[in-house]
Amino acid sequence: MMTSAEVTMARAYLFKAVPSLPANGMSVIGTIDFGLDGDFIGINGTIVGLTPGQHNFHVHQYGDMNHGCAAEGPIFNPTQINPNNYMSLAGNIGPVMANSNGVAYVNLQSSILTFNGQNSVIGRGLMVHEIVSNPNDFPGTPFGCGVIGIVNEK
Ligand SMILES: [Cu+2]
Repeated sequence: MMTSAEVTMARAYLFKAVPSLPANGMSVIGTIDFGLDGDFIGINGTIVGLTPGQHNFHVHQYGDMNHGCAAEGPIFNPTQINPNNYMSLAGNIGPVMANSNGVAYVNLQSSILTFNGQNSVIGRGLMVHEIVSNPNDFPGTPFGCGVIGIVNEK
């Protein structure tokens, strides 16, 4: 029989997108923590090496970082409600803003994403995109990605 523990924190290390895996010398460009924050999931961390400006930032459907992060598939949209309404997708948690040094301090919340059930982020992909001129536009080329994993439970 399986017992289910309650996840209290998850984390994704973001790596710069590479054409194919395995790859030597992958560089970590960020660490993002997902934690319980009242009725929300808090999303906090830092991403470096970005072009200054606004970058789309998403939870993606799959935790597969291959093929320049494209294997992570579409933006996570567990309810499949309004699949063409980019702004309404559960996985659309950004954008994030990189300062003049290319550093983005991430401090976001989601009322939709969870650690359990249909909307759980565990095992999903996390992706930051190349700079976007208009965050309502197509998400853009992946800059880096990671996989969201459990780091604490009770
Ligand atoms: Cu994305």
